[in-house]
Amino acid sequence: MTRRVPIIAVATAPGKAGLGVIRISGTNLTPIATALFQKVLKPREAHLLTLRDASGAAIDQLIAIHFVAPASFTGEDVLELQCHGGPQLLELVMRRCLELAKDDGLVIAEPGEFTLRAYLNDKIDLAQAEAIADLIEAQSEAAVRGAARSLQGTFSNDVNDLIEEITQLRILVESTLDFPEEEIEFLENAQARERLNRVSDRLSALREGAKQGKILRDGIQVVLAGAPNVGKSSLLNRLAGEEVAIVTPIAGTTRDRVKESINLDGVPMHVIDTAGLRETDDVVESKGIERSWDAIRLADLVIFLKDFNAKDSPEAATEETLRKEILRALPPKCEVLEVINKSDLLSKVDSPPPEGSLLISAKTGSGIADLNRKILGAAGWGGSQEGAIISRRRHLNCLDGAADHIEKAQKFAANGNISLDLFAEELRLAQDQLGQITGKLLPDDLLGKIFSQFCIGK
Ligand SMILES: Nc1nc2c(ncn2[C@@H]2O[C@H](COP(=O)(O)OP(=O)(O)OP(=O)(O)O)[C@@H](O)[C@H]2O)c(=O)[nH]1
Ligand SMILES: [Mg+2]
Repeated sequence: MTRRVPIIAVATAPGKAGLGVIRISGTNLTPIATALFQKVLKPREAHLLTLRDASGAAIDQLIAIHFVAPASFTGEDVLELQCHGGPQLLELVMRRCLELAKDDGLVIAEPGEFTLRAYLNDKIDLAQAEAIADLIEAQSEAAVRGAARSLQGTFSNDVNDLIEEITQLRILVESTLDFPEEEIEFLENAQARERLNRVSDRLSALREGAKQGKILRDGIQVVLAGAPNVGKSSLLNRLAGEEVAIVTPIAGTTRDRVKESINLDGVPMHVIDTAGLRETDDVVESKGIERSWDAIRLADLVIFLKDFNAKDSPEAATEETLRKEILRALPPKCEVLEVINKSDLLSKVDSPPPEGSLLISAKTGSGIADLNRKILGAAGWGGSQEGAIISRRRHLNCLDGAADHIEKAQKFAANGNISLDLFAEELRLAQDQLGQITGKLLPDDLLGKIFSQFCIGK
């Protein structure tokens, strides 16, 4: 993970474009710049140069900029080559650079290696490094803004402030540990409990923000489930705004999962239409139904769709059984929204649907705006993108872990149950968890795992 050889990679996306950027990073790139262009480049200035092949023929005319360490993205010397953006051309430029700088040890970069070097050289912390990947992958404007805020250090600063508060408290506690008889007095005088409660409140706020941030980054898996013919595929088409799934009056039309990603108020929704759930002897359909159950088991939110027509039919019993089965299959914390479809067929003579039920028509679009709001609410979206940051499951796990230890610390500081050394130990463990977010206290293998998920050139 920490090799020191100079590295090279194309930084821009594959494909044709006006420009294509190649980056080289290494401890001292003056010899490589000289090998490529036969001159020393004045730092941080744009130089219009020609790169030539072994026979002296021009490969490309390009702009080269030499950023001298530590004032660069990676904190090392960086040579940025702004070439013309043809895939074949960039390949040739790369090959020529590797050839000319062979004696300097130039090699192709590993995925994420530029960002890893920036992290190892303290240009950014781990949460900021992750924000770079998230910024590049962001699927909505809100996700871009959230990732940009994290990259600016908003999230890291909040985490660091919290670590600082815990550190102050630890210093106080640990200096008192040798005087057990003063434990109670210490807690009173230092207002330790009050300070701990403040830490706990700030941690809760941070967790809430991170939960929202994870929704912005990863989106929500919404599974449309229900009996055949209730209109699941019609609803998917309505939500997607196009005909992505086949709709027919024949029960058992959908055989396989159909997935469509849509954007609801800036939140990515991955909506999965499934095969209608019923007993069947049809081999293909029953395989499809197995897949429906698999989707339900992995959902963040299940929309249990019903046909209002069916409510008085003998099949209503099946609906109740189906509801129970769905509830049993759900992953923990997954919500179910029960929705009644085909409201356009509801006439005055029909008995009205139960109070508070969510009534829609996939055909006319009636009730869909309300459904969208309910989907966002049920999935835990707080509705505000103001000040949102982007975050990952890794961050949430660390925050949850820290919250656990703070809660235990509160117990050890409670009246009649005071144990300063256990209190101090829980503070230390909470601090460790928070430190993992910014990478201050991260096992090496985890670091490798995080950066290997980046693309080459990042
Ligand atoms: N009147 C009316 N008909 C609807 C509505 N939604 C769906 N339908 C009709 O109901 C029938 C079944 O719709 P689908 O969307 O294929 O139902 P499905 O739940 O996907 O069915 P399977 O794939 O078989 O499980 C079709 O004839 C649709 O046109 C609605 O809101 N109003
Ligand atoms: Mg269908």
